Amino acid sequence: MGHTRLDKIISLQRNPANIRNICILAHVDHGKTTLADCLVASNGIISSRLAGKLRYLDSREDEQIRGITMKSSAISLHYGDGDKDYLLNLIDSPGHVDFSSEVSTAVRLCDGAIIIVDAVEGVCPQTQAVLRQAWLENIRPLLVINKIDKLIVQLKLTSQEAYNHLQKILEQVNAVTGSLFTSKVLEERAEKEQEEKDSKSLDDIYEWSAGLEHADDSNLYFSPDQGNVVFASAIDGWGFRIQHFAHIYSQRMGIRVEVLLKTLWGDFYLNAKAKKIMKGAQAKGKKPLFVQLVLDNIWSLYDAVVTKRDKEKVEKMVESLDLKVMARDLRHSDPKVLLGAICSQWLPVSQAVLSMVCEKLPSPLEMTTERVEKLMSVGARRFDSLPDQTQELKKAFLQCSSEEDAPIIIFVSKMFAVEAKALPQKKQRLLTQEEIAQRRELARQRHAERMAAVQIAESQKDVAPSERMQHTIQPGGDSTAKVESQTGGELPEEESKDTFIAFARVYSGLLKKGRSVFILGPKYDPARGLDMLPEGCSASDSLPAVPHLSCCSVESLYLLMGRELEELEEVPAGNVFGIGGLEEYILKSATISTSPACPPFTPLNFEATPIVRVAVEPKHPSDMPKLVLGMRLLNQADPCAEVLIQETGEHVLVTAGEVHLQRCLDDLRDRFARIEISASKPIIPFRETVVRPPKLDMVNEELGKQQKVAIIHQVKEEVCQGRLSENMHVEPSGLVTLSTSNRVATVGVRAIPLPQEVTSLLDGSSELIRTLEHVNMSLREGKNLEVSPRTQETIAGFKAQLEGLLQGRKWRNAVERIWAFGPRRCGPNILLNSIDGYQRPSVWQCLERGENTTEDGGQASVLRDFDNSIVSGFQLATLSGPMCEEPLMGVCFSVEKWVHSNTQLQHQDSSEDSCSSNEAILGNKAESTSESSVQAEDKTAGPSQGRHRADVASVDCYGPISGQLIAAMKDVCRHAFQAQPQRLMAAMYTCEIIATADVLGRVYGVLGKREGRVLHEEMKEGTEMFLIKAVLPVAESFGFADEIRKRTSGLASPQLVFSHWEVISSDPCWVPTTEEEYLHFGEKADSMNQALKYMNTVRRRKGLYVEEKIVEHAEKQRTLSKNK
Ligand SMILES: Nc1nc2c(ncn2[C@@H]2O[C@H](COP(=O)(O)OP(=O)(O)OP(=O)(O)O)[C@@H](O)[C@H]2O)c(=O)[nH]1
Ligand SMILES: [Mg+2]
Repeated sequence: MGHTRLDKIISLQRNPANIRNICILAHVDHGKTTLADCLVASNGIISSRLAGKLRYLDSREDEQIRGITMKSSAISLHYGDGDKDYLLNLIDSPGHVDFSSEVSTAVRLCDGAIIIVDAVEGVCPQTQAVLRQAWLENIRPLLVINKIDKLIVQLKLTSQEAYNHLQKILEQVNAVTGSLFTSKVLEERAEKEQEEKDSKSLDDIYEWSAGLEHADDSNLYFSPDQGNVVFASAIDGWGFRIQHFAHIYSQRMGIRVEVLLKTLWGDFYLNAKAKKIMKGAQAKGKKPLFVQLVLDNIWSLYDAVVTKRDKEKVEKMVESLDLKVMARDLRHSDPKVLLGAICSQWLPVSQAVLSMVCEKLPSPLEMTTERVEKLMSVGARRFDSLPDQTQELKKAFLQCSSEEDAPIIIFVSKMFAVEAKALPQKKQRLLTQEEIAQRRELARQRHAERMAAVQIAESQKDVAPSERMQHTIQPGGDSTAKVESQTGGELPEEESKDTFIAFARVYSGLLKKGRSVFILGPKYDPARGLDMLPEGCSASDSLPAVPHLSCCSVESLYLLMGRELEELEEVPAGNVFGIGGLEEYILKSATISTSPACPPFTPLNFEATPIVRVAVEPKHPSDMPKLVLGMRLLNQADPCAEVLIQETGEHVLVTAGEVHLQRCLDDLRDRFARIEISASKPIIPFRETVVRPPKLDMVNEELGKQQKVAIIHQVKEEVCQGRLSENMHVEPSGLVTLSTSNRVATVGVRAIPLPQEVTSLLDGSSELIRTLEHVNMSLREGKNLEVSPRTQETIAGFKAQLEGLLQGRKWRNAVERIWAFGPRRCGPNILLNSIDGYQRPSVWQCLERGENTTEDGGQASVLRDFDNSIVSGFQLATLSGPMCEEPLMGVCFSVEKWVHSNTQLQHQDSSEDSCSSNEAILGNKAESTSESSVQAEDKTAGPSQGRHRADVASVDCYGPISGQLIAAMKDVCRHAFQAQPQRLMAAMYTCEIIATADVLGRVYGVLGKREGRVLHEEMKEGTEMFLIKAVLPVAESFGFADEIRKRTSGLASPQLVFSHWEVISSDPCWVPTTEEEYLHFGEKADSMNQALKYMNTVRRRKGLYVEEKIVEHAEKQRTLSKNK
């Protein structure tokens, strides 16, 4: 890019009214990068001949090889429309589901989006997802219907059929928008709006979202007559809006433009006799105006150029359109070249798209109040509950001013890595004449010196070798050699290093190089910051430490130009740009401001859940530190990847899907760690659960009784083998009682399966439960946390929902009795208090303020002190279940019995006081409990439970009893779990596949083989495509996409998204008992038992005992070499 152009862009940056920040969104392969190429070519950055082939914004090698975009990348373009000059900051995003987090980071920084829809495939799952994302961020979408050439060349539709088809696509897209409009997301927004209106009753401004029935939604939809739809073929370089044709025909036919604009799309036809445009083309069997005046022209051009290759006709057409086509294009053997040459002049797609963008999308100055408030109010907080100073910043957002005194507000949506050598500072630039002359002079000198040295050496040939050595190392030569060795040795090291650049947008203020700013982490609280910092302070002062706030000075600013970066001195408000040198301060995203009153922006909406985990290790153990560093960098560079170190010491990488995983591993290997690594097979997560025991066996026996007997037998057996302590008692009804090893306390627990709806409700509300737990914790500590009424309302709603779902005799009053959620205090399992006469503060106590719980008698108060031990035991039990140490899900543990023998307590306390010898005995006993109790003891020893009371001061709730109680509780839960029929739960993907009818069978074949289940199948109207929706276990999904692609020769490609957990119906503990079953399933019965297979794989991976025969037919002698 020449310098003049950079100057131009810098000058355009200062005029926010003419800036448009846009992103291109679509389903995978609908042509985003191809369209971006056309737009880039209009700026002369790449040749227009290469547009569509180069995919300039796919700058990574793997993006080019795979043909899909993996990272969003930005480029600034100039567009001149008449006398107006516009600056477009364009972001191309990936369409593959695995990379949907990249879409979120792009959408946040934009004011508008170009949604592309493939004319053949129509609306696809990701199209819906991106439309939703655009809605959630309140940005305005525009539509491009792409690949229309395929309708002509591939599907061979007539222009009339194509028109009908395009109409259907438009309807589909509008249906999605419409459903979004009425969907929950918007209802919520409408509600909020209503609420605010109520509070400000004087406010009489009318807004659309105030009530759906009155809302004017005409602006919401895509319609060619509104000018927000472009019909295009990005690969052939053409695209148009009906406005273009309206202008042409109004001149040619003498009809007013307004009339044409209204009638060019729709059921209108031209009555040639009356010279009038009439309604009702369809009913009268006439050609709609759009077909006659627009599509027919395109169809005949394709017919002449591609199908018939009629040279004369083409020349005539070129002439009539007044175009100039080069002779070599006319003669070219590939008709596409000629087509491209004609179309890109006749209907340039860049012109159509860019003019639509500039006309229809808002500039940064037109940001709506609603959007600003949404960006500024984090989590449960309402905008008007923020400090006044913070609320004032709203003005700065709306003004978008670049004055010196305007506060700087910047949002960084992601960090991306670039190689240091790609930075403009490091780039080789063209040398000036003087520099060239200088270098020439230097080279001449060096040459002369070398010649002199050679001469000296020759003249002293007979001198001893050692002396000769000394001579050759001359001062001059020495220094040059040093310089060379330095540059030769160090540069590659430097160059190969990656630096991180923050992908950011300025919302207000003028950011200059060297400016000191505050970096606000996502958890920063402006109220607290304002309290702690002196008024009017700036980031360059020396300030007290405030949580989640740090200061730094901005080192370098960059203009993002796709593959290249240009250095900038300053960036005015309203622009998308890059900041260098922040890797120390920002992990993934952050807010930057000069005012400590600025709140952190609301977190990005990520659609994908990272689910695929692998353990990574270096090939050479000595490379471990490099791997650790590499993983850290990877974590920073990817918005969605997670890096964890597990309890086992494994380094685990969690990614959104297989393609994402591959990219992360490649990045780690080639870029961040630069070592050989090996990744384990994907670690597939499972959940353990219990189900209701079946009443009757298929055969005829009553199973319930049978099972109870079996359990009692099993327990007895275990006791005999010494695996179980005698303190355990199992009742046939499933109630398991266990005493602590010192027999002081006894707990009785029953495991009950939760209804499935409750499980999914709990699973979906973990964030809310965490908030609830947080509030309860501070209440227990005696602090009163201010909860916003909104949060309180949601908690009450959650409780009501639970009450609605937990109906029936078994669950009477259950919601009130909930003791805790687990694991990690927010999971999908419940601990229930079913103990007679034990009252404890309910988990809902934040809802019932001021109500004091009544004091109980002596026993209860003792119990209360150990309340936390029970909860800790429950947390441990739910964190890893007995089947394969995976977390539990959907299990309710009802504590029905809990007694402390007070006498023993007293006795023990007094003995503890009097002599230390007893302690040793206690200690021994404590040792015999499992090691987990030690861990748990640490947890419980927090100040939260330090409620000291005089009457029970002697009870040491930190002492060994509490540890033993935790261990006992954990054990009793595990046994209660085992007393019920156990099942594994598998993670499921939903999978949407688009396939043509001829490969449908193969798709079904692959799905069936992998335990997939087809939910529904529908034919896309107007095409031969089928849309299949299926669910597939994550465990069976590896290689699925590849297999489908191979089996269907690339005609179908699935999109996998994590959806839910599902119980695997087969019982992993089932063994054949009858003769018939033996015969049918074999002795081990593992051929059929998928659940057992999964369970054993997990157990083997975790190094747990796996019950299986290692040697079969041991009595047979085998000779390995003969392989018999
Ligand atoms: N026939 C035809 N093919 C097109 C058109 N536009 C794009 N393609 C082809 O569609 C394929 C995908 O194009 P891309 O631009 O890479 O699609 P994308 O939307 O960027 O894909 P992702 O970034 O992976 O989501 C390429 O093979 C293009 O050549 C078009 O207008 N007509
Ligand atoms: Mg792309």
